[in-house]
Amino acid sequence: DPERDSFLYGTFPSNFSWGVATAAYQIEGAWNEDGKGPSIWDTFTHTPGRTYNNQTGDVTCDSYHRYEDDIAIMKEMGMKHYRFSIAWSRVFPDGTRNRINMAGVDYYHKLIDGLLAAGIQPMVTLYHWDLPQALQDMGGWDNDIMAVHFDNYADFCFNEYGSKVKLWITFNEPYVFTKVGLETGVHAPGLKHQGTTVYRAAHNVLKAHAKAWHTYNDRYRSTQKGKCGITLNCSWGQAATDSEEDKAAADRYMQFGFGWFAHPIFVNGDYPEVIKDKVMKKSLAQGLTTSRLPEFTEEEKQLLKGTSDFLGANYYTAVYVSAKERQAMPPGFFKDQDFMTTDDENWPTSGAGWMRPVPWGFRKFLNWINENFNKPVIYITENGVAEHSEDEPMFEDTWRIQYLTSHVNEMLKAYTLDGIDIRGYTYWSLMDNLEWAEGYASRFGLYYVDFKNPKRPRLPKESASVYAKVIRNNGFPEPASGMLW
Ligand code: PNW
Repeated sequence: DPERDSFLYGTFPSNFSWGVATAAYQIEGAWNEDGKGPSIWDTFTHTPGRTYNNQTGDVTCDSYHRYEDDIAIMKEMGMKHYRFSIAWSRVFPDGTRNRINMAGVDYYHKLIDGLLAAGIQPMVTLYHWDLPQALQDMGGWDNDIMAVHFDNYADFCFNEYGSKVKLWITFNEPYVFTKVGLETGVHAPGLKHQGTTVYRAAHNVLKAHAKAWHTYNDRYRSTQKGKCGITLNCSWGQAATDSEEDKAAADRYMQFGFGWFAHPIFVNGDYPEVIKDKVMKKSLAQGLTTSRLPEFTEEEKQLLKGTSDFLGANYYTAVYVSAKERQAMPPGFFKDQDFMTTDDENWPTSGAGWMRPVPWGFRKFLNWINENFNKPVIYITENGVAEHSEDEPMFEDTWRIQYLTSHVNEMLKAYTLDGIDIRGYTYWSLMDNLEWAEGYASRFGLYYVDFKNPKRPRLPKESASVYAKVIRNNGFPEPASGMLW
């Protein structure tokens, strides 16, 4: 497929937004300072055996004290937006609006004000996986009262910061935090309730999202004039062969990964038919009398439909998918889906074991989203690659330069040749940080962070100046000299 490897010259429109992303637990540190309450990630990392070398986010990049350094390096690269998250338990220590921690509230004001002064637009994620522990103690996302607590928290943030923040993201990757937190148990809160809690939690997350979007829409939109969306992710699932079975399996892979959340929000207020069908059949085969997948009432469907002003999409990698019938017992989220995934030995590896760079998958992923969810406005809210290194800096990160430029180029094709409405691109991540259970050796940063140095210096890798050049050029203008870009 020659289209796959060809390079397209061209630029994005002048208002295209270039950014970088981080998340509170991964960069802030100060886990118990100034009145912050504990989150499920504090509990999880403080439990021996849960993370690589028992590493925690207690200090990490120390951005709670060093956010000015973060702003300075973004300004240096010419960044247009910064996607960061608010730590719910820094604002509401026990997760509820009963008690507000003003020091935490002020921290985000200082960060936002600093960004605006540097000409960088804040893009704020309300939930990037760090549920207040006090709410987990009530059952966490399995308890439907979470939608009310989340809405109160979102309402507070809109009211507090909304005159300055114009891009809101309710949730980051509900597919990952429900699956990995509640099904495989590799992330906080570390539960392995197979094939059950994952669906109920996702159901409550969708209701929480819808409630918060309506709060924004009804109470803040007319005065604040911002946008509120959600960030979803999936690897691109490429059918392993041209057989009808494998093509259906690949679509199922995408529906279970992405459509699970995108279909209710962007299509009709309800889950994709294939999910309802598969989970019902497996549930009955297991001897249950109802599906393990919860149902929305008609009223809930109406409340869910259309609740996103844009779609935040995260893309990292691709897999091959083939059909494979799974036995019913014991139940499991993956077994409901009846497929298997493989990767291609010819794809390069990366410093993160779960991903190989597959740039052409990015364009296919964007086209699949465009076709399935009514051509939404899209922001790429994450895309990136890691090296694996304990402490040793690897400044000559040619693999990241290759990853970044090839993925931005596929995005340019999606924009220019396929007509997809992409408004911005966000590299993950500004700097090396705590890669969740994988710890500090999995380094996604454009900037290297020395975690042994108490000052946590941020030092640019070569990719930082390449990204700065892409931003300056607003893409890849035709080279005047005929030299390769
Ligand atoms: C994202 N996948 O997680 C998260 O939003 C970030 O916090 C994280 O640091 C980053 O990606 C790098 O891992 C993902 O399996 C986890 O496709 C898994 C997948 C994608 C994203």
